[in-house]
Amino acid sequence: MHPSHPTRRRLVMGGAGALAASAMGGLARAATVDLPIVNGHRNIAVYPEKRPMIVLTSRPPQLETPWDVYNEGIITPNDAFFVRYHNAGIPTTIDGDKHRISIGGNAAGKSFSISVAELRSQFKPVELIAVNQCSGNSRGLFTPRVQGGQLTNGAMGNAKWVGVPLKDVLARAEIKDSARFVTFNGLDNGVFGAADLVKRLTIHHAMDGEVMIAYQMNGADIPFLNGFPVKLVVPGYYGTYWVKHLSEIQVIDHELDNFWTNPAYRIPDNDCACVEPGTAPKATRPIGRFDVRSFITSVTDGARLHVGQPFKVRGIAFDSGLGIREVAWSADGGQTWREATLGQELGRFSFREFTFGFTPSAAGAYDLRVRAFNRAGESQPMQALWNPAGYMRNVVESVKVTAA
Ligand SMILES: Nc1nc2c(c(=O)[nH]1)N[C@H]1C(S)=C(S)[C@@H](COP(=O)(O)O)O[C@H]1N2
Ligand SMILES: [Mo]
Repeated sequence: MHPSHPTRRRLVMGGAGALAASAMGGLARAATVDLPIVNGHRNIAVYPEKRPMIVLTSRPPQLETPWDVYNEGIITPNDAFFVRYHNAGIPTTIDGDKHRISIGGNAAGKSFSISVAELRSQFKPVELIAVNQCSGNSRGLFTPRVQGGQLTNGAMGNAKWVGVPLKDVLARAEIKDSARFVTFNGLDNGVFGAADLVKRLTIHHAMDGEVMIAYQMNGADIPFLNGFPVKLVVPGYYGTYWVKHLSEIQVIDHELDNFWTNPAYRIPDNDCACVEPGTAPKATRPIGRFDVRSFITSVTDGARLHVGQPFKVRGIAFDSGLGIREVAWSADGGQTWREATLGQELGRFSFREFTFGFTPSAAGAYDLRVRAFNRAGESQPMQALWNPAGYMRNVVESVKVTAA
């Protein structure tokens, strides 16, 4: 069953470098939004296949998901899923039927290429619900400030991916014993000398059966800006590895040495992946799996509640795939904790819903906090840890409300 087929997709670059849609009515600036914590305001704009999104940069497009989307449901809709590119040389036309992925490298016994149609017809599809989150999600909330895109919490999303296990495709490459890494490249390119984004996984990781070449997202073709027609899905790992418009895979016998693996996307090489604020790490390692996060989604800072009236609070939690075991909540800034009710588990890589009922007993301020624990007992710190690149932020989030 192939419910959808790739088609020719085109993005048209408008004047002044703005990205406009040919078929979708063009770039529409809907409004602006104030994000005071992260320095000023952001434009809200409509891009191809997207509803109004928060614009971090327009070329290349970097779009944040508006916060209220996370309260719509556990799955992030395709038209609201965040977008992140590094280089301005993004593809503008892709023929989904003709697109091919080439596979080779000095540790592959065989070189070949495969079309999306062949991926669909020659392999057994797998399906997985998994969160994609940018390493720099929430970067704009660090103190002291760090350089890089000043994101709030909207660079994450949860989708149902359909594709084929990478391992099944690599099985045709007759991998040699010398293989150590597998590299992934997409159709976008650096301009003015900027390095092409190529990422790598260890051969062990690439062959784990979980890493997937996806051709479908939430029951539809992957939106152009999210990697049409095929993207790598690396469950539990930061978005940097989820290469979009995947076009080239190389099995190699040595570590990849490029800007996007070193110095970019590295974290302090210690247990907390953190350093004293303002200092540089002594040693670094490539970023890897998600840490634990949880967010209240149904209420935001400044909300007014009624004394004595029960109030239902809802949110989402996730980790790198061990799965969420418990979410605790507090209404007094973390002095006392109670257990929230977990929603249905849609898979260990998925957002997990939690809910709890809260009745303010007296007028005044309440500091609602949520803290998730995964099946290894890992959780968030009360105070955010710091690293110079602003990666992997996780903290016991706080929402300040008043009851009257
Ligand atoms: N081809 C390509 N793939 C890419 C990137 C990119 O710049 N080019 N950025 C990566 C990063 S850092 C992130 S966070 C995710 C974002 O995926 P999305 O745009 O589908 O949300 O794409 C990854 N894959
Ligand atoms: Mo990212």
